Amino acid sequence: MMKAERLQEMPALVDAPAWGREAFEARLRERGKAYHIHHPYNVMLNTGKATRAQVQGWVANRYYYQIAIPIKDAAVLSNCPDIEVRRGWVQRILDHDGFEINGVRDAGGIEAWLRLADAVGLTREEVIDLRHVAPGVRFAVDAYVNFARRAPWQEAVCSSLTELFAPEIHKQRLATWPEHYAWIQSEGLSYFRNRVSQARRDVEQGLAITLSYFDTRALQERALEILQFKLDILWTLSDALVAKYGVQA
Ligand code: AHQ
Repeated sequence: MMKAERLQEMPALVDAPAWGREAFEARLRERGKAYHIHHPYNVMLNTGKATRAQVQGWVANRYYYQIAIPIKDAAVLSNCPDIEVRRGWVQRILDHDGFEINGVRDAGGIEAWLRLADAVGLTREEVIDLRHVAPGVRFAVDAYVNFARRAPWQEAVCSSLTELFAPEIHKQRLATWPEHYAWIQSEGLSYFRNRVSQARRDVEQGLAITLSYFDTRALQERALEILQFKLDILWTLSDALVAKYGVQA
């Protein structure tokens, strides 16, 4: 929630003019400096310094985040009365859960994540039963799902905008893991390949809704606070992995 000292600033903010769309988007993108691509655990992973156990721990723990995403997106849908928005948003659930429609079949991102798990030497069973998930990972992910359930749907949309920065992290993995982790079969990286374009499409919808709905200075400050909350969720998830698996520069 808004910190006490910020509330004291609120009257000034309430009177301050709203930022224009470009300036508002620029401020959202500025928060990228807190994105988990800069977290020591992700730097370790993407510079090839992770041990097999640290890679496996990351895959097994991030599975808990991945299976939460469609639940989170279903919460957004359940709170959203706008059919046009739902029509776009429902695609996110299909991206993760997969689908079979009129003979067209897509196994989905969660299945692709299990193929990544297999590629790093984990069994499906030990990933699906969540035995490796650290308490801090569970709490961070559950905080995200519970936020999406309770917040106005536009705020939940805004919280997905950490994906403004996601294409870069997926491309970084695709560029570095094959050379650093030759023991991971390339097919296992298909999840990251698919996410580059899916994240871009997600952001197109999420950013348009955010730039339109948060249209006063106080609401724009709220949007920045929501984005920071989600950035902190991703950062805390990596902190929990450091606590469990260690990190080396
Ligand atoms: O694989 C990721 C994913 O499906 C999503 C959905 C989106 C959301 O709704 O919050 N965020 C997200 C993210 C995924 N992968 C993360 C990564 O580092 O691989 C990045 C994460 C995000 O940036 O929020």
